[in-house]
Amino acid sequence: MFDIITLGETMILMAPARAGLLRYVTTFERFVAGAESNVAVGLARLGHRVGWISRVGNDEFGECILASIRGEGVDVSQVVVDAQAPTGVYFKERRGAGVSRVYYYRSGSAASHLAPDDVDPDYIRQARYLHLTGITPALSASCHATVLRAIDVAREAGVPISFDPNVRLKLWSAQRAREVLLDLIARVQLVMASQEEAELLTGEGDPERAAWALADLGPSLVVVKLGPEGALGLSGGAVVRQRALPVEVVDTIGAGDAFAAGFLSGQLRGWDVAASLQLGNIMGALTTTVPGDVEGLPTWSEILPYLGGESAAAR
Ligand code: KDG
Repeated sequence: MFDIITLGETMILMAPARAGLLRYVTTFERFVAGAESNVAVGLARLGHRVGWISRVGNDEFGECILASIRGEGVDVSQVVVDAQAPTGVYFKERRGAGVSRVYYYRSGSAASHLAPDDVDPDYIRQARYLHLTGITPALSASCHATVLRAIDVAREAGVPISFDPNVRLKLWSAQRAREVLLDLIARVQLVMASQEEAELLTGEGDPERAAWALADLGPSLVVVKLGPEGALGLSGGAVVRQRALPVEVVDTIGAGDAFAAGFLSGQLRGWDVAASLQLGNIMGALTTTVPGDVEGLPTWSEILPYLGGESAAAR
């Protein structure tokens, strides 16, 4: 019934109207953002059937998130509205073209109380893929246990798991991140890491060597995202590279999620690694042209000309 089910925290994002230190910013634009729901929205926009498991607070921001993600066509029937804790919020600070910092106000949030019982095995069994990220286990012990529970359910049901390490060093130390993420990566079929994350996890600065090291842990398909250089994929002992789509970058946050949505869409369509990487690169690039995480995600009809090899400048 679902192509993909994903699980994780979504927050209200306050994006500054102008660049500079936040102490000087007086106007913000409100967005809805969260790594896993970004992937869900990206896939829904490409025509896939997607479900998202989470918790939001019983507050206006929780209502806003639910309305927004439901409105994108993502199933939110498994999202718990938690009256005991608020919806998380984060702020972006723009420090120059494409460079942003984030400030989280999410400690003790509703989603940080996600618990293994929030995972309904019958829901996950209906999916062709389960997509998880390394943000959720960093949020709390119960979130970590929830991720492990979702992995166990998916593995028992033969649902392949895709995983984006999404290392957030504001949430935990590099050492703890490495320990937990390597353990999770050993349990999944597909891992999509940035070059920086791949290096942090494997100690290998060379992306190809890092991909081999990640594959040695267990995943049958490894992707390393190379930013403006595109991405590489390692599967069945072969390495494939695809170039990025050149665009004018406003903000790179959310690009990894868009890439993941594109790559997964390719895999769901039965495409090979090279074609899936190309779709991931196009999705990632288009998302960097706007300040929010999902507003730049293209529809399927917008994607088609890019797949034909036209440049962004031609539109
Ligand atoms: O990938 C983009 C996410 O990092 C952003 O939306 C916020 O989910 C978020 C997080 O936890 O950092």
